[in-house]
Amino acid sequence: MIRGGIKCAEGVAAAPSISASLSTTTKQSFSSTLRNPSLTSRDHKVVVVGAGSAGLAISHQLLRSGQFTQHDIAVVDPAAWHHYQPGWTLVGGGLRNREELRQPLSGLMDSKLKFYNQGVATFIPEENQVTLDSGDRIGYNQLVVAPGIRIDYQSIQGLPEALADSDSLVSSIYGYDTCDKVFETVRKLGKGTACFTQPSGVIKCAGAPQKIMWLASDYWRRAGLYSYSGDSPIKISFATGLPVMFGVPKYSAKLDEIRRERGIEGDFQHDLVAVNSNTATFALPDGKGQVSKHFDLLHVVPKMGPHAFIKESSLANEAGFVDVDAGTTRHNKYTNIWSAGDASSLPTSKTAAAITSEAPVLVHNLLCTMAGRKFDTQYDGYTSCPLTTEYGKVLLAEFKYGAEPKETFSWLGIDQAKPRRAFYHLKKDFFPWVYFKSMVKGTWGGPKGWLK
Ligand code: UQ1
Repeated sequence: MIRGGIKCAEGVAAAPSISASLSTTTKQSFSSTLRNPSLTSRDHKVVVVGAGSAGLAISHQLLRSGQFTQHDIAVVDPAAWHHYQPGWTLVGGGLRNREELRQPLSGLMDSKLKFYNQGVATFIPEENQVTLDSGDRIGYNQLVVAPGIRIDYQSIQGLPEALADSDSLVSSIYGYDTCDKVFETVRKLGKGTACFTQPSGVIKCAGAPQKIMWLASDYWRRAGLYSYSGDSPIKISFATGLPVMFGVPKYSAKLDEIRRERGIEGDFQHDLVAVNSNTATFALPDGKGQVSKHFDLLHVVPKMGPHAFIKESSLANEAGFVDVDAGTTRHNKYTNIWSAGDASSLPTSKTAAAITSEAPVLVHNLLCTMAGRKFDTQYDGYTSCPLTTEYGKVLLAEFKYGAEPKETFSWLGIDQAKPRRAFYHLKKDFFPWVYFKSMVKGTWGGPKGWLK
């Protein structure tokens, strides 16, 4: 359990004190309102950009500290719905309905939070302000930036058209609109080649591209359409832009062993660039050109990257992510700006599990900063990937910075690289439940259990 309340080391904070900073903000907002009277300007102690897993967990953890009153904290997000995205793999495997994995965003928000249901246009960190899509400006003392990343469907030529075509067997678990097409395509395929892709570059949940492959292959095996000997109507290939099955050697070795046992072809360093009818074209590394392959079913994972309003702001690092310290989650240049989740530069695998560990660190350090005290809490890079390796079994990869395993159940003498039924129930039943019941409300600390 994580202890409640905040305890900060005594000392002088690097960030400006609340009163000093707020009065500056107020003066600046007032003068900008005078310059342009159509602008409404409001100030908040904390503005949280994004109401996804990170934004909601952080906003509610801040609120639960007891240090904020009505509308001290504002949350900015243009979305109407909040999705439990880790569940989309289950939808692709026919285990869940996509409708039960989403809730109206406004209903998930505590009434003490001020909700701006719109996007952010620009950041003005020098003035402690954010411009909204409406043109309004809001001021902050502390800013949390957690809008996630965008899926770039255009990154693969022909993909948007192929996904939209209901007759094509091309789909993706990475979007609400396409995740239930995945199971339809799996059911429709009676024979031929099924290809599952993973791009090079940063994506969310780096294990998901193969999770859906393991489920589909198990579906076909049970239907008598696929056998591990390779002598069956369906053949399967995993075409990944990466040189290995997974970024952590311990789990990568196990997953490659499973791949070989199951007769799945591994096309490593194959980065999908185009889809044209039943042909997929891949870029090869080191100027080796391109290769085209025939497929009958294609599961695609598009490239992903930062939103333009982050990438083009002074908050971003060269890669376009919010440039924060890997331990403290605080911005490397602006001492009252913080980031967690997919939009952040935190050099770990982008998952909801990672947010269970990032959020308490960010919240603790932010509250200490507001109180004018030093902080000492560091995020260790914890992240997790519960990998469905078949119906009924999950390999629970958990690791931290340095691709080093950090397994929650090691004290039971369990090796989590071995797929298990208990982990399957964590993934399929417990995590979706605890997510909406506790995580978005700020009371779930992941491997540490419920937060006080
Ligand atoms: C977790 O807390 C969580 O959040 C609900 C997940 O959902 C996406 C996870 O996948 C994982 C692994 C955790 C970590 C928690 C435990 C108990 C291992």
